[in-house]
Amino acid sequence: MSSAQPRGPVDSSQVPRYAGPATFARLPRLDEVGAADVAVVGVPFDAGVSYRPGARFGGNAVREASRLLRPYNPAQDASPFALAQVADAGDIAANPFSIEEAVETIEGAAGHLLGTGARLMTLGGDHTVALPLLRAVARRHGPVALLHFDAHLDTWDTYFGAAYTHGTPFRRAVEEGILDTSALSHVGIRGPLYGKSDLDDDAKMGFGIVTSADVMRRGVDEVVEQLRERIGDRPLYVSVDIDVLDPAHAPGTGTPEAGGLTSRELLEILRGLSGCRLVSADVVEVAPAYDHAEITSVAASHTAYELVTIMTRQIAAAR
Ligand SMILES: [Mn+2]
Repeated sequence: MSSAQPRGPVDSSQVPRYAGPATFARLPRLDEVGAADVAVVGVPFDAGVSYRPGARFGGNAVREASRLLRPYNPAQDASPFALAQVADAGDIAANPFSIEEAVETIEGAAGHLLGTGARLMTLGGDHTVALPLLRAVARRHGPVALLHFDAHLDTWDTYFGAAYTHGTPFRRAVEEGILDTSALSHVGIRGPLYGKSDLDDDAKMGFGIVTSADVMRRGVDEVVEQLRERIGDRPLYVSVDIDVLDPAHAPGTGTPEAGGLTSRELLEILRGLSGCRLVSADVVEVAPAYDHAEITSVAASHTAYELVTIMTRQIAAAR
């Protein structure tokens, strides 16, 4: 982007927050500003889910809930929308009847946006979408460090013979060589597995695990320190499955598991990553039909806000 002043959100002293179309954080659309440093993009696709469907409506639910985000982020002492141009790039239209075709479409559209120089803040969609996003990111940056927040490993092999599902993106990504296997972490893992071999397979791929109970026992600061040590100065991709949160904090999701993180813990861990080389991120698996009072989509909107703040701080610091 040029040095022109970024165009920020609609002024809420002029137009009430609940009025007007719901772009993320009431930011301009990408076509209104021409180019963006950070593009918030929806991927309304949920044909890869194994249990409750509905994440195809997640992106727009997060946009609606993001109306209340304000321009200054005190936790990171930054005004993210003034530091760099952030814009809403709309949705990637993916085929709901062919997962293979959808994966190709998402990879192509993400590659196009990255090619303009933008970083992506993607709103899912189910977790299937992380694979094509990572492919596009790796083509630009090489293999990336991955920080994956989720109740589930998402490193399973296949479901009903299908290779591309919301439970398999990170196994595929490791097989394809698009992740830096010296810097892979899951955070928030919990709940029953198919067998102990799930964990053995996952460890062989290079993943380290911070369980949900680890976050509780060791605390946010120690966890952040360990994660940052593992990430170092590598290009980093953060993928947040909203089911990393306890169902009390995120009921609106497809495969809920008891005993998860609080939204406060998640946001604090993310804030602790400020300064990392965050090249793109996603927040996925918000299924609004199971939500109540926007609990889940509010949590997801704040999650995206912290991630966007990390990106814009870094963009501004590199100028
Ligand atoms: Mn997941």
